[in-house]
Amino acid sequence: MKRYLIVFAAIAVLSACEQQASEAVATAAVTESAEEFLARVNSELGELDRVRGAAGWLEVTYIIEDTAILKAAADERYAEWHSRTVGEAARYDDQELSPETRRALNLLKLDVLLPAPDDAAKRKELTRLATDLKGMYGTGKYCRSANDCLSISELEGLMQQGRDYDELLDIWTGWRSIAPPMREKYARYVELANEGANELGYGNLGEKWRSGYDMSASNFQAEALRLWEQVEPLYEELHCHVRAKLGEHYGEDKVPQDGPIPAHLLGNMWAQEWGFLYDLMEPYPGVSDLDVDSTLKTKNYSPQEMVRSAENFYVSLGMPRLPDTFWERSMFSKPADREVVCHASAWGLDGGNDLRIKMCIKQTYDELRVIYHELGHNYYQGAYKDQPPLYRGGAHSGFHEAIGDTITLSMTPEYLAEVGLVASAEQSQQAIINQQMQQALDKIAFLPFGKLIDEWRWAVFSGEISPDNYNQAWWDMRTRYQGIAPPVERSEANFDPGAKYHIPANVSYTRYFLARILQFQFQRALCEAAGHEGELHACSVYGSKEAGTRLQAMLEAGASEPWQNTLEKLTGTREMDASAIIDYFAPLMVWLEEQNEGRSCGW
Ligand code: X8Z
Ligand code: ZN
Repeated sequence: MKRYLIVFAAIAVLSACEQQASEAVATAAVTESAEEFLARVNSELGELDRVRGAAGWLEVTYIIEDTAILKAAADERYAEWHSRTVGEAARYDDQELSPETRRALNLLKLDVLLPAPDDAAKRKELTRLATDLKGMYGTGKYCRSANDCLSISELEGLMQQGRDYDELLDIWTGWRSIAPPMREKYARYVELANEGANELGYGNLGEKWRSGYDMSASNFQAEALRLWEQVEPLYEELHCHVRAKLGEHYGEDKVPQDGPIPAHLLGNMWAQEWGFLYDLMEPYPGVSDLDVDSTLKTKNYSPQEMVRSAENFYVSLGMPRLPDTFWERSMFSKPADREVVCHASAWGLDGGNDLRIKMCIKQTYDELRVIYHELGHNYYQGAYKDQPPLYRGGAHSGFHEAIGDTITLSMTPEYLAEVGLVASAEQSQQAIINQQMQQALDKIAFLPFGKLIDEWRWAVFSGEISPDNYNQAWWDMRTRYQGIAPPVERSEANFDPGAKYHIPANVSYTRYFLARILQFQFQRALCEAAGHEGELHACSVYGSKEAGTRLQAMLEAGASEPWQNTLEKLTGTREMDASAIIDYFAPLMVWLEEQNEGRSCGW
């Protein structure tokens, strides 16, 4: 605490007399203590983030050449500042410093997802490549004919509802036509970003990403593998059952029962979450009403009303209402007059004082849960806004992704009935299995996908996968982890990784894998705080101020401590651990094992 006071006091001085301060910097630099240096860094970072945030918002909500230029310029300015400042920080490398100061210096080094080389021309080239790739994804369309062009939002809708093998195949291959033009740019971007990572002292960009978890990069890699091995048996049971049901629907000639599932049949463009297959998978047809989609449609919920309903959950925990500016400045729907990136995101602009979401909301339960997810980010950003800028982040990136998802675990049938999203909540064993199936199709199906995206990138960044092997290596991993296969032959003329948002947008992905596991750990702790007795899957913390207080304390800490401490305060353990997700799905696993008896599972 004492340390924060020092940092804050210094920031106040710098911002009160900014001009003298920046002139003084050059001469003071030599004598500046590590604490003084960090105070200056925090102050400069606050201002840089404000400009970069504004340019970033425009870049994706108003895709034209001008906004791309502005964003690339803001990124370049940041990259220049970052490499210079990290260079200055090197003078404290051999000094004896408090753990807090050492931690803040390390966070500074990590505070760039795409490190740029020192060379000005290369820095410019990289920031522009990054903007171009994001823009290519955002404006990507599949044109079935000259005047029938479909955006990813529309294509996703068709994938979710479609049940015709050939029509799905057309949409699946159609969307992937946006990606080959990204291939060359991506390969160059990898080269340049690796150069930037090298200059920061990391072997390559993947190693830098893996270094953001308060442990060594290699320990982190082992940790991610350990967690995957814990949950792998759950996935294999689900895969086996889903393949059998798809075989019944499409025929075993189309879905062979001894191999991977064709990737276009899983109700999702990337086969990452399979919840839209629920109608084919419902264990006890007609038992319990889980049809939130139809309520949203019959009650004709507007995007704002859907967001309000998610906000109400957070408010029920004792958290504040979202500020007026959130409602004024967010983008809730796809604008008719311009290109935007529809992929959902949450923004904590102006140091967390200006919260927004950006989404093209559709009237589905799936989208409602994405809104809960995004508001989890916003509540985190709002809670840590009083931390110094270097500490304004999740305890680790997986924490950030897990908050909103934790709240969705409380969307039990009872909760949905209470807020009028379903007519009634049935308590029978059959109803539980139905509800668990719906959850598992999203939460469990996602696990190998969440793991492999960065496994592919880690190998690309390390050079183990080279450009002439990009697509083959991608599908090898998809098959090995997920047990899915491309429905038509692919080659190196394709660049299928580019058709997934996070690759061109350069968002690391292991965060989502970790979040899928952590959210159940968080939920177990919050349910205990709420005084829940009984099985974990039946718990909703809706309305529990006790759970809210515990959650808020974790959110306010931001990145100020190693995540192990933060986790311990909430859950009593210092390790990420899959036992909670395994407990949660115990009833469904018993049911799946029964269903799979006599089937030969695996691929
Ligand atoms: O990208 C997201 C969020 C924004 S952070 C909508 N997610 C991943 C994805 O869509 O691939 C959430 C789940 C995984
Ligand atoms: Zn997210």
